[in-house]
Amino acid sequence: MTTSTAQPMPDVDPAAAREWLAAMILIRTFEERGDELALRGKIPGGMHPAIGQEAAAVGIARGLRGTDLVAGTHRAHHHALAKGMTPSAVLAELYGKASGSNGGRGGSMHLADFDLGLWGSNGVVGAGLGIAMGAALGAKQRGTDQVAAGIFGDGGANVGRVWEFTNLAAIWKLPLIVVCENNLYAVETQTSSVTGGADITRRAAGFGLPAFTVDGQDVVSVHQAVSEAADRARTGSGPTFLEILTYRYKGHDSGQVIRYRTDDEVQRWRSSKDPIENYAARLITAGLLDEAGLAALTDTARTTVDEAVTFAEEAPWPDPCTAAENVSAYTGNEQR
Ligand SMILES: Cc1ncc(C[n+]2csc(CCOP(=O)(O)OP(=O)(O)O)c2C)c(N)n1
Ligand SMILES: [Mg+2]
Repeated sequence: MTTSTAQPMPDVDPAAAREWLAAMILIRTFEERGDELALRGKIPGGMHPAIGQEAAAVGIARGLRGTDLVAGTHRAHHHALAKGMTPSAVLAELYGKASGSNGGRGGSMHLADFDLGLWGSNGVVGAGLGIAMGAALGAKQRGTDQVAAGIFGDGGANVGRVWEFTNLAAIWKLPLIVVCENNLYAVETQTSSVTGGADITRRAAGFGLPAFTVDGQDVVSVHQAVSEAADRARTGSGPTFLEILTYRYKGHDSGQVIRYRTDDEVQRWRSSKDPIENYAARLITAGLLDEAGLAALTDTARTTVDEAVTFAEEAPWPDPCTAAENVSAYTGNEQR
C-alpha cells in the first residue's frame, strides 16, 4: 500500500467514495483476467487492456449522469464497465457468445448498450469522438439536458477528424466533453516523438473551448473536471476539452512484445502513481475505509469476475442461421 502519497479527501459522500474504489478494483480484476484469457485463446481477436487507466473511466462515468452518453475507443472495457455494463455481458461479448452485450457479433471493439448511454467502443482511431459529437448535436436539437463524452487517445490527437469534430462542437456550442485519454503511447510510438507543439491541451485551446490537463491517475481530479465540464455543457456553455494523463501498464494489446519502453518506467508508474493503491490509501487515511473493507472489495471483485468467466464459458454460441440478421452491407447495387 502506497500511503506516503495519500492526499486528504475532498468533500465526497463516503458511500460514493468507496463505490469509486470498488468500481476501479472491479475493472482491474476484469482486465487482468481478460488479458490471461486472451493469451489462452479464449477471446478471438484479443483485447486492448486498460490496466492502469481505471481512474479515467470511473472519474468520467461518475462525473456524468446515468442518462449521459459515452463513446470510447478500441481500449474501452473500462468505460463500458464504469458505465454499468456487467462483467458477464462484456466477457460473453469478448468470447463471441450469444449472451454477450451485442449478441457476440461485435466483440471487444463494439461494446454498446444505448440503455446505459454507452455508444460503443470503436476500432477506428478518433471515430468515437465523432459519434459523441453527433449524440451531443442530437441532444441539443431535441432539447434534452444530456451531455456526451467522446474519448480518443494521444494517437487519436494526431488524427485530423478529431479536430474537425472539436471545431464543430465549439462553434455549435454542443454539450460535448472532448476527452483525450493520454497514456503516452500509440501502439509502439511514444507520443512525445510525434506530437507537434508537444502540448495537446494547448492545441485544443486553439479551437476556442476551455481546455484542461487532468491527473488521470487520480479519480477525484477526473471526477471534478468532468463534473465541471458537464455543468458547463448542460447550462449551454458548450464543450470542454480534457486531456486525462494516464498510463497503460500492459502492452498495446494482449501479448504484445514490448521493446519501446523500459520495465523501470512501468515500475515507476506502478509504484508511485497507481490509481487504486493511492486512492485506497487516501480513503484509509481519511477514515472512510479500513484494511478489512479493502480486502472485502477485492474479494467481491474476484467473485464477480469468476462468475463472469463461468457465464461466458457456459453461454451459447450465436445460431449460425442468424448470421445475416442485424447486419447491413453496401453492395454497390442498391437502388438510389
Ligand atoms: C483510423 C485508424 N488508423 C489506424 C488504426 C490502427 N491503430 C489501432 S490502435 C492505434 C493506436 C491508438 O493509440 P491511442 O490513440 O494513443 O490509443 P491507445 O491505444 O493508447 O489507447 C492505431 C494506430 C486504426 N484502428 N484506425
Ligand atoms: Mg495512447
